[in-house]
This record gives sequence, C-alpha cells and structure tokens, in this order.
Amino acid sequence: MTDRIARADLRSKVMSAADAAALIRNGQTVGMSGFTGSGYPKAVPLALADRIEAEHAAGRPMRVKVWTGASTGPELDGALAKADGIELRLPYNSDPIARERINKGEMDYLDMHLSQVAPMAWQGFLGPLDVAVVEVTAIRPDGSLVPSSSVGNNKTWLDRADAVILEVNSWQNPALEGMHDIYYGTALPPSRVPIPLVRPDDRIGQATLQCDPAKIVAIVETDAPDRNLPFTAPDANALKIADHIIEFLSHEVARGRLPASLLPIQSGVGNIANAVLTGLVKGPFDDLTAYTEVIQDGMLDLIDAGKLRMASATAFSLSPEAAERINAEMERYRSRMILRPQEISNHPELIRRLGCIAMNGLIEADIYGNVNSTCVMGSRIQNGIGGSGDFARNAYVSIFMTPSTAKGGAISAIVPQAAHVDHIMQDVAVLVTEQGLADMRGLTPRKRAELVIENCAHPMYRDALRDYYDRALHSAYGRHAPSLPSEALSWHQRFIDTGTMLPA
Ligand code: 0RQ
Repeated sequence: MTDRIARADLRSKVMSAADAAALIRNGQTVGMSGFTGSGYPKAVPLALADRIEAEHAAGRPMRVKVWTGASTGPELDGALAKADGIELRLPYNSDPIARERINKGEMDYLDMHLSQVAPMAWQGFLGPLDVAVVEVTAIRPDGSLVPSSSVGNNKTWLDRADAVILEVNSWQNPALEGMHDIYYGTALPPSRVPIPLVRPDDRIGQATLQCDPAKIVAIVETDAPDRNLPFTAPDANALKIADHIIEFLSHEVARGRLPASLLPIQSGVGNIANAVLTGLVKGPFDDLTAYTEVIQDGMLDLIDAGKLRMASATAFSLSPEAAERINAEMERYRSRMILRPQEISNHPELIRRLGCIAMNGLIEADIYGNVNSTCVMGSRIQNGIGGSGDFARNAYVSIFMTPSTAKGGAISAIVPQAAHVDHIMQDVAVLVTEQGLADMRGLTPRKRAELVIENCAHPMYRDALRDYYDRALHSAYGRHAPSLPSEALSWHQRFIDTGTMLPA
C-alpha cells in the first residue's frame, strides 16, 4: 500500500476500483473531479463503465448523472458515454463520443458557466449529490487531502456528497502540496462577503481540501498519468492572429490604456491561445501575471523565460511533454503557480476587480460582434461555454479570436447573424482573425459591422457580407442593427443543404 494514505484509520477503506464502483447505484448523481484532462479519477469511472455494460447486457437499466469541473479524459467521459452510462452531464464536455450522444439526443447535457456550478449546487437547483469521486495526491495524517493537478469543483463535491470515493494517484508529484489555495469563505446570499483577493499572487485559503472521514466509503490507489492532448505547433493562421493581438496590446500600452506589464491574462485553450502565449515570450512585456482557468504549455515557456511572475488557475492543461517537464521540477514551478477552486478562478467579482485581458476562441461571430462559442449551425454542440462567459463579460478587455473560415473554407466564421449567441456584442470588445483585428470598443452596431466585415472577414466572403449589410441598411425594419430576418440565417441553411456557405 502507498505511504500516501497517512491517516491510519482510513487504510481499511482501500479496495479495488471494481468494488468501489459497485457502491454507485443506478440513477445516482456522481460528482467527479477533473478539469481539461487533468486531475480526473482514472480507475473508478472505467470500472463503473464495465459494470454498466454488464448490467445492460443482463437487460437491467443503469445510468448515472455526471457532474465535473469541466472536460475530463477518455477514461471518464469516453468510457461512460461509450457504455451509454450517462443520463445527464454537466457543466462542460469535449469528449467526441459524449458529444455524438448529446447531438443524437441520447444524453442530456447542461452547458453552464463554470463559475456558477458550485453556487448552483449549494443553492440546490441541481438536485442532491449522492457520491463524490475525487482524485487526490495524498491523504495527510489529519485526514486533509492534498489536491491533484486540478481543483475544479472538488471542494463542493466533497462537502455536498453523501458518500466519498477517493482515488489516491501516486503519479501526481507529492511536491504539488503547497501549490493550491482552497478558499472556504464563500457563502450564499444574504450572507455573502467580498472575496479578499486583490492580486493574482494572493493566497486567501488553505493548501488542502477538507473531507469528513466518516463519509469516505472507498479509497482506490492508482498510478496513471493525466491524459492531456498532445501539443500541436501553431499553424500559419494562429501565428498571424497572435501577431495581431501582440500588436494591439503594444498599442494599448503606448496609448497608456494598459500598464507595461499588461493586466492579468486569461487565455482559452487550443492552438491559437498557445500561439499568443508563445508570442508573448518574444514580446516586449515583462512581469506578466495570469488569472485564468488553465495553465497551458505556453505559460511554462513564459515562466522559464522570466516573463511570467505568477499564474493563477484551477487546473493544468498541459501536453504530455509539458506535464513531464512540470513534474520533473515541481518545486520550482510551485512558487509561480496557484491552483484554486473554479468558483474562485472564474469569479466575476475577481475578474472585474483584477481587470483581466480575456482571450477566447469562437465558432462564429456575426457582423455586429455577437459570438457563438458552442453550437455549430445553431444546434450541434461542439464543447460548451466553459469559462468564456465568466471572463468575457467581466474582463477589462474581452478578445475573441478565430480563423476567418472553417472546414477548408466551406464555412465563414463571420456571418450575417450568429445562429446561436453565447456572448452578446456588449461582451465582445475585440474580434481577431488572421485577416485582421476589429477594436469595437465604443462603437455603435453599424460602425461595428463595417469594421468586422473589412478587417476580419475572409476575402472569399467579404463581398457577400457587404452586399447583405448594404441591403439590410437600406431596407431593414429598423436601422439600429439592420438585419433581414428571412435571409440572416440563409448561409447556415445553405451549408446544411449543400455542404458550403458559398453560393452555387
Ligand atoms: O472541428 O475538430 O472537427 O475539425 O470546431 O475548432 O479551429 O480547432 O479551434 O480548438 O480553438 O476551438 C470555439 C470550439 C474553438 C473552443 C472552440 C470546428 C473546427 C474544429 C475546433 P474539427 P478549432 P479551437 C477556456 C474558455 C468555448 C469554451 C471556451 C471552445 C472545431 O474555443 O470550445 O472558450 N470554446 N472556454 O472545424 C463549424 C464553424 C466552426 C467550426 C470551428 N464556424 N462552423 N465548425 N469549427 N469553427 C477553456 C475552458 O473553458 C475549459
């Protein structure tokens, strides 16, 4: 048995993943750890999927409701979705098998602002939580838990669940102890008080999670790595987008609208976000901070280059190579990173106070800058809103970035009207594609449209957008944000019918 279970009376709870999974019953709600491929339980969900398959083979129903921090790994979402074991999933999914089931209408999905999950669970809107399954790095002699590579909603799951199953993962570096900051000061209205965090570097809580030992029904030992996606080098479009953003930030510093060390950075996941972070390594800014959701490869580069003083997040979202890198030198990185519960990393009060520079990806934006982050052609979920709404509405400057086309040019990312809106134009300050950047701050809808069409649209679609906008300008029902309802979504319909938004 591992020496990571330092509280002696809990050692009798150690059992196999199969025995632990057998404690979960049909119809129960299970709150699991995990956030973008890190810190998710790796053995119990797989064993649960096996059990569900066996039950189904025997003609018996078995499905559970699964709550997490955000996306997880194939051993959790992939395995359970493949077994048709998930009745309802919240608050974020990026697993392809689960996505397929959601889009076929076989699995319910509640796509939520990540900052709102814990408060909503406490308010009781989500229903009771039966079981928590949480990965930890170690159990200390006093029973407190050293969190692993993500914090997510673990504090809330451990507090709210009737029963707790812990996975103690000895792959996680014990030197993670001391990196986390778990704040226990949140309360529901009318008892809420200000959260005492004024800089990304501030520690306002404790290093460990609390859990009533009487609730722990099983402990499973594991030794498996987090399964994050491999790093893909930024493509030409991502590099151009990164250049536009660095130029914009430099300009803002020169105009005195941003300090020379910028403001705390939030950056979404993926190719473009990494290109921006890599661009900052060579960029003119020093003493940077990040107040964000996830710590990505590019942030390690920034720390190593001496450019990033502190990164505050709720999880690692690292390629396997970067995970090895951080694991080898955890003591050094620990002084530059803080992992917090997601209700704090994504808290609107803190994002507004710190004045974050938010940078997120999108599916499509319309000519007015309304942004669709989630639903392809208005109905097919890609991932979910994640933290993009938490940051976009409350940021000092909210930047959205995307290549100007998708699917080899068959789709324009700039459309007459977004087929689904996650971020209204008031929450979108800057739009960037490889074509250019539109700074829409202080602009009225008509001025925004002109700028977005000229600066961001792909030349292949620019004339058609100009034509639509000109006709709308002259014949729309109202001229505030001119639109032609019968035509506004025709580009999407053409894609659904013919496979391209381009006219025949
Ligand atoms: O599909 O994989 O089948 O080729 O969407 O697109 O271009 O790889 O870009 O990885 O940055 O993802 C909005 C999905 C962009 C992401 C989104 C298709 C495209 C591809 C992925 P394929 P790319 P990215 C912090 C903040 C919401 C959550 C968020 C996202 C796939 O940024 O999930 O911001 N955001 N969280 O082909 C049809 C279009 C399309 C399109 C792209 N217009 N029409 N398909 N795609 N545009 C992180 C967290 O919250 C955890």
